Amino acid sequence: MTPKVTEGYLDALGLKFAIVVSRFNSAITEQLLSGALDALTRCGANEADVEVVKVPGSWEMPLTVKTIAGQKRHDAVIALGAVIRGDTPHFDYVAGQAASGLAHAAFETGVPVAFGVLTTNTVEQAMDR
Ligand code: INI
Repeated sequence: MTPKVTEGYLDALGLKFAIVVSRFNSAITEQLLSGALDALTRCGANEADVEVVKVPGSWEMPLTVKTIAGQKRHDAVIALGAVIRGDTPHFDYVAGQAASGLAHAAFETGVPVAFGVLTTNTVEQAMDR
């Protein structure tokens, strides 16, 4: 049997992207941003079609991403952040809300949202990722 297969392909030529990146843990998120820009370049995206928006932390991402996605100016939004577990429950609130908020932003707007928010126990784990 040879069923019809539907899958994407790595061609970003002509597509528009917004990258929403957190300033919190910027030593990590700036590397994530470099990696995302490099990946988009390798996939053929044009510099003029990529917009970078910086937010204070991952907590602020869902509203910003939903607002940008709702403008329907981009084919996809890429959310980049790093939430690192500390000694308080803060991690769980920030990581949980970032994950569910970004999923909701995609569902509500119909615009794909890439989840590039690391959630790790240590800085070392985040660096490894
Ligand atoms: N924001 C992050 O992106 N990562 C974290 O690890 C983090 N921690 O651990 O506190 C974090 N907190 C800030 C938060 O996202 C908001 O910016 C802040 O609470 C102000 O609203």
